Amino acid sequence: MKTIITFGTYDLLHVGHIRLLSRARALGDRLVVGVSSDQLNFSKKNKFPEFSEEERMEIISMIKGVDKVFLEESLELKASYLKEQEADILVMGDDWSGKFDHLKSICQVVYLPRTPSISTSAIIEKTRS
Ligand code: C2G
Repeated sequence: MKTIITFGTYDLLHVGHIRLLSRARALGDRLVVGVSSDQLNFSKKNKFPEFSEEERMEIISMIKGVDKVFLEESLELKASYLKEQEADILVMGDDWSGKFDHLKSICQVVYLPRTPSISTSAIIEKTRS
């Protein structure tokens, strides 16, 4: 049984998020997803997501292939999350390339290419204009 773990905000869910989850799931037997908390987003981006952490977790938990969802409260806790969830592979989009290489002593770390031309911020820009 190979456990895959991935992390994200998944605000205004779009096809880029879905493809990443689907490709991550295909690397193993079980997919665990850490959804970034509202507070973590605020500390990184100085703004809160459009959808609350409860809403974002509810949405992700209903996606086919997602076996477990938990709240990611700090980037610094990555190592503990990987151990707690008994992850075999950490999967992240390649916008995070190299950023989690220090976790390679705990599990395999794989960066997958992002889907081009779509992002939550582009959706927000487009709907505002
Ligand atoms: N993604 C993608 N293609 C896009 C947009 C996003 O493959 N066009 C991927 C990202 O690379 C990431 C996942 O979808 O792996 C979730 O994206 P975000 O919600 O933007 O996640 P982020 O805020 O970067 O999460 O611990 C890390 C954090 O939780 C960061």
